[in-house]
Amino acid sequence: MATLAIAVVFNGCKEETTQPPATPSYTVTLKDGSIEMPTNVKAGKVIFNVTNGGNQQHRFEVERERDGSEVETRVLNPGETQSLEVTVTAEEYEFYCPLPDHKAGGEVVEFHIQQ
Ligand SMILES: [Cu+2]
Repeated sequence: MATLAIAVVFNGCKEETTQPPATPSYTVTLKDGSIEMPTNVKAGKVIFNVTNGGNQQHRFEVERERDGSEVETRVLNPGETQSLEVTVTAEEYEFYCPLPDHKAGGEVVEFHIQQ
């Protein structure tokens, strides 16, 4: 039903470009000792669909390196998923599991968000 409603709106105003693009989403898989995620993340509002694919509890934290501002999921049990909506800027970020010793054990990914 939602699809039908959107189609009607588009047909009624083809010249307008007010419809915002869908928020890009990225799949993140937390493992025991590593994090699997794409590194081609673009600046703006994004959604990280975070799944704990390990056998231990994990958590996913997005931290901007310049000022340490951060957003994180709750503690996820094995198999649990949480979607995290974050607005990121084009600069250095660190993505890691903040549970004790997990980051030191390899659960960290660092890269520069693309413009
Ligand atoms: Cu962890």
